[in-house]
Amino acid sequence: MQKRIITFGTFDVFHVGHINILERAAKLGNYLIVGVSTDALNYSKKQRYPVYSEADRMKIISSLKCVDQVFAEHSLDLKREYLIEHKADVLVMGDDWAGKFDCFKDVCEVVYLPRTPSISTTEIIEVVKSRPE
Ligand code: C2G
Repeated sequence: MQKRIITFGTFDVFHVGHINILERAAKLGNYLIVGVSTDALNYSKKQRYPVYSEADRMKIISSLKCVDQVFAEHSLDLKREYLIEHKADVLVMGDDWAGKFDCFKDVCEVVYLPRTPSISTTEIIEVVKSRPE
């Protein structure tokens, strides 16, 4: 039987923390669906656009062996609709989101996986910026 896993993220400046969570999420089932947040959603949340465009971020995620399907996440408020539309059995997120999606436990199982320590897109941007010419 198919067990459908869904996860969401920006996945900007793709790094090992991203692949770790996607690989671990994929192992919880046999079909992994990833909602990639749009540039507009990021701008509305953080007042800045991601470094990589949504088209590039979606292309990178689609190319991964562990990923079966990718779609654009246009709004944080549509999570319930996305879970239903994609027939998700399990929602997986990093534990920086712990507890935040428990309200969807009536739709599917909700699992938070530990984040990979010491790496983030923000930190990579800071390191690159602070490098001497
Ligand atoms: N992540 C991780 N370890 C890191 C960095 C990120 O496990 N060192 C995980 C996050 O916990 C998240 C996923 O990678 O589950 C994507 O992270 P982000 O791109 O930062 O996603 P975010 O901006 O939190 O967007 O609807 C929810 C949003 O779309 C989530």
